Amino acid sequence: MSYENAWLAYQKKPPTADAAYFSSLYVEGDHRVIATAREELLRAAREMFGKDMILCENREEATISFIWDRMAKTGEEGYHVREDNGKITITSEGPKGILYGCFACIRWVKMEKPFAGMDLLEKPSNPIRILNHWDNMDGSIERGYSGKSFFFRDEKVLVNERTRAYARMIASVGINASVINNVNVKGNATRLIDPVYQEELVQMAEIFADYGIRLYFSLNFAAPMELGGLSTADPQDEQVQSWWQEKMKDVFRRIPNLGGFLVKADSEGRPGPFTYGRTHADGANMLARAVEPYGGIIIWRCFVYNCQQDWRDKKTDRARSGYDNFMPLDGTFLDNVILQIKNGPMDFQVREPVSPLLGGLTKTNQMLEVQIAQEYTGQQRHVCYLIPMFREVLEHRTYCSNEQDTVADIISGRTFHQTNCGMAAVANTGDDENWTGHDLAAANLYGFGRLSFDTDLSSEAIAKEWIACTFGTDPEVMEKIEAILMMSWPAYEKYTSPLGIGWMVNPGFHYGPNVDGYEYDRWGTYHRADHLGIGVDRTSHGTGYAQQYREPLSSQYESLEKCPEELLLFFHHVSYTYRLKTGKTLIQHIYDTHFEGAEDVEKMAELWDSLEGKIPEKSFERVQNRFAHQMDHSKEWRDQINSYFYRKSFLEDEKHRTIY
Ligand code: GCV
Repeated sequence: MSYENAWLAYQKKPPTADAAYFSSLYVEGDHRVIATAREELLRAAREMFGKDMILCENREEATISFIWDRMAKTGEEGYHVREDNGKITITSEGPKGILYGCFACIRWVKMEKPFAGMDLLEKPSNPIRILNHWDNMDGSIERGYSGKSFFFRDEKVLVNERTRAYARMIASVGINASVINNVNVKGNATRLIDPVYQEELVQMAEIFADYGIRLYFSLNFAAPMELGGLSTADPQDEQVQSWWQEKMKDVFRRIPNLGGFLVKADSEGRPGPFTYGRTHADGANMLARAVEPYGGIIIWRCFVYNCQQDWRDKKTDRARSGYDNFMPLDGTFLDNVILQIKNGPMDFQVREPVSPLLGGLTKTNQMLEVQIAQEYTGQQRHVCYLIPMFREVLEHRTYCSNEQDTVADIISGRTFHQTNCGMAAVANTGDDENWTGHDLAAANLYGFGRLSFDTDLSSEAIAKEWIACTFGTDPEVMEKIEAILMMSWPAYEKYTSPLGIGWMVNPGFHYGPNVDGYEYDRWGTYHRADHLGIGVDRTSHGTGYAQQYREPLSSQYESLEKCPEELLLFFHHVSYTYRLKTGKTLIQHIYDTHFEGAEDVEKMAELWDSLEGKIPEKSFERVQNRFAHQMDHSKEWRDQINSYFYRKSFLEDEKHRTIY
């Protein structure tokens, strides 16, 4: 299927003074990634300015120079771009820094920023900036909303032009690693570490390497049994250990650009060390030892919980499970193990508290996992710009130290002086022409890359960059799309589940309202609404989850009055007549926000409509169609939620609007 170039589509620019910079290029340093940077710059000059840049032998003659200087003090992936006297120099300690500096210049052109006097020194906040694709070998994508996989089809590995287009797209925003297969590793996906797919995987790894991207696979913990014919996958078993050692020796020899592996173990039916009475540290360390000789990393997910719960059991709390399982193991993981922790304790809901494991752990490498695949946030049929949510998570103070204690500090390695850490996102891509289904969802892919590279960037700044690079710099276009993006997450939150309670979706596919959809199910995701009130008591009188936080957070969450209101129902069971800080009752708040949220969608759709003629037609229509659906669907959400709570509580809406 054909594809567009998203934010890397270059339109011909009218002749400006800046075009003169794109006349000639001098390259100092021989490396495949620098060669990629050179090709990218030449391409941009050709497509934007209609110019063929001359390659110069000496620096003095060139208008742009790439200087790979090991003394540059930028770090391997940082860069320094300077304009001086009509010339631009991109300097870095490493080839990747040159590539990122080159894309920064292209961005500069697209944003129409003047080069004169430019002096930009950037160093990535996070060492690892990784995408997790949940792509299956048959071509389907778990929680994929943008078509089929472009990595796999019919049990085969795909490598084609799109592979390169993907690599350049993600490298352009600073992503340096990618896990290409689903964490639920089944069937042929287990064989990705076998020679059978070697040819295609090496080709893919080579393309990735050109763009400074390390290839990762998700691993099946039971592979020694499924592939090796052993009777056990017990991490303490010597045969199992040597099976993994041999396997890793082989796979790292065959695929040189391999970064390591992602593992989902003992979670939602996946095999893991618990089967053998072993801990997650036993499991992760066994694999870490096997990949260590090759510089490999094991990224071990903390999404471990009991998914066979009974709704009557009010003590078992899914929110507690990550902390309960992993805190006792703090300090026991090897240095090439990273624990990957979802941003919240449940599962990527529109609002959750930050996981207490982040900052709970102090002696273990940590990676933050967010989800840009909009599983619970509108499945890329609703617009939902998630960067503001991720910013809140990054800014969250954990109190794990006197200073530098935010999530951003921890995952960057600043707090605990770690180098194996960073930020991961469950990817939102597929083989749709526009990559992300909803054209505006590309802002989340772009935004994840930019934010993980620079956690100080604001959501607005990222939105502006993405809009300018995608749709151009017309002020009306910039302003209106930014307004849409910035309204979108709050709007989604308003018309779906209230005040941090989450869920209320149709089971299985997780789309559309169904208040009791999961209420009596085994997944541990309850809202506990009755005729008097709603919410889960997670204080010390309830499940005790609030106590997993450090002070002052635990006291704050424990207290009904001090608990941040947006999380009220996550931590407390509250009566419908409880008065919020606005003076409104809880029930009135539910009614009001649901009406408001649906109205916000109409406003966003109107803003989009008013851009007709200013946005490429195809894109304009695609988004317009999605807004038509979002308007209907947000009303369905509004009515289902409002009617449910009206019928439960018998309390009238003060404003007497239609509630069924
Ligand atoms: C890949 C949720 C999703 C699953 C996903 C799982 C995970 O439960 O619904 O599809 O599995 O999270 O993160 O492993």
